[in-house]
Amino acid sequence: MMIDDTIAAISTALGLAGISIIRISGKNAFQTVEKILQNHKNLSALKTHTIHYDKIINHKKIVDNVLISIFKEPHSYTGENVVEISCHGGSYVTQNILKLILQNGARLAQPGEFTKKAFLNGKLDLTEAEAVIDIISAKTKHSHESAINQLEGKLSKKINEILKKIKDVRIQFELNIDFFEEDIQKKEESIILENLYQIKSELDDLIDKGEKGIFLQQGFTVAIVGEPNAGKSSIFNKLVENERSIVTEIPGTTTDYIEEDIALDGYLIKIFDTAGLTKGKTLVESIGIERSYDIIDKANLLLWVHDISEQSRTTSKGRLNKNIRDEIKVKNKDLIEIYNKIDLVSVDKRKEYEGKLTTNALTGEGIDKVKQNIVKKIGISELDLSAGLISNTRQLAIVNISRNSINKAISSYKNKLGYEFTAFDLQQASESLEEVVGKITNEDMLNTIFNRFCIGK
Ligand SMILES: Nc1nc2c(ncn2[C@@H]2O[C@H](COP(=O)(O)OP(=O)(O)OP(=O)(O)O)[C@@H](O)[C@H]2O)c(=O)[nH]1
Ligand SMILES: [Mg+2]
Repeated sequence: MMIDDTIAAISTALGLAGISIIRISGKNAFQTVEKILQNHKNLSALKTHTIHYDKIINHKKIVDNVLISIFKEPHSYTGENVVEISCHGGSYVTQNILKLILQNGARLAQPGEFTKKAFLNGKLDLTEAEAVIDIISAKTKHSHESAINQLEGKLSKKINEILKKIKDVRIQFELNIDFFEEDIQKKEESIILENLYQIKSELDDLIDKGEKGIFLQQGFTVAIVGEPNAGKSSIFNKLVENERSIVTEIPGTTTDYIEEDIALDGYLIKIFDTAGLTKGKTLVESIGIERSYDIIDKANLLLWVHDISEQSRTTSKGRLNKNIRDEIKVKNKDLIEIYNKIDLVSVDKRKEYEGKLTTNALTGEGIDKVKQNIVKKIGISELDLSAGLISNTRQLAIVNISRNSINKAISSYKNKLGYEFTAFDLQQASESLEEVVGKITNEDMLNTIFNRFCIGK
């Protein structure tokens, strides 16, 4: 990518709309737009952050009446000269104006290229740039809130604080080597170790909470599992408030899994209905059951549905249930057990289920409690949200590498492996953290990040 290029793209969604916005950024943004305006022939003479009425002209014909917003470098989103043309909505007019701009010296922007320029020009650091896409794709209150916090630099601030602490330890450490008196050296050594453990515990904390931060952006995956006919699809439909999944009295109705997104208490939940776990009789059933196990593997939480009706008690289901449960327990998954079809249990037998989560999926009785339990399992408090949270697997992976380096530094220091080993480990730890905020980057990494964006952002 040429940082000097002038780029252009439609920044609003295409389709029928009141207005559309075309954004142009780069050294020649003003000159490019001037060429197609009827009246304003010297945009750089105008004050920054002003809006001007004009007409777009093509071969002396009026294409549209527009408003031109002017942002002069460095006071713009990208840090470069930027023009935003607000034209009438609708794809024909908008595409035509974009075409004219491209004919007059700009090139079409790649996805996320405006934000990439903002990053390269130091307007945003990498976590803040990533927050931009998270804000655009936020589906729920909490994913939005955590993205806004990241855009405000909460995560960067935390990372920079840790970076400073690593640097301080390095300085202390280097000074300590010069001490010849053993007493002073011993004392200094214990302080250095204490500081290293402090850094490690801050990284631990970031990583522990990071998993939850990722849930906020990418959603918390919940799979409804259990035996055939237990009422999984009925519960799924109640949770997604839509008759999305087919329900019949025939065991084995659901053969392939079904996924829906819902918001619970401001959290994004990806909820899966799956095929009943049993020994598949047909090929289709067996493949469906295999897929259920795949979903179980990737789920953050399982809702295990039991059919507790009298009729189901008389079958051999109990034993089968236990076998499958043992199998899932091995996977060490977080589990909420749901006792369904409570309406088919006689009044005196209901006592057995006191204190358990019982439902009647036909009426929706107990579904609210299921929702509350799911939210409880996510376990992110309001307090955590305002702190700097890791929000994607890229950040989590790099912070993990940094923690490994700190662990190595602790052990090389404790074992007196030599100055250069510990210094090297500390250097590695810093470099990883610098990668999180983008002080150290490479083109591949940037492309992976910015390719997630839409064109025009
Ligand atoms: N009385 C009663 N019937 C229920 C309840 N929940 C589900 N059913 C009935 O049980 C049968 C099976 O329900 P489904 O929701 O299809 O069960 P499933 O677990 O998805 O079944 P498979 O997809 O075959 O594994 C249907 O006839 C439902 O109407 C309940 O709480 N009470
Ligand atoms: Mg089903």
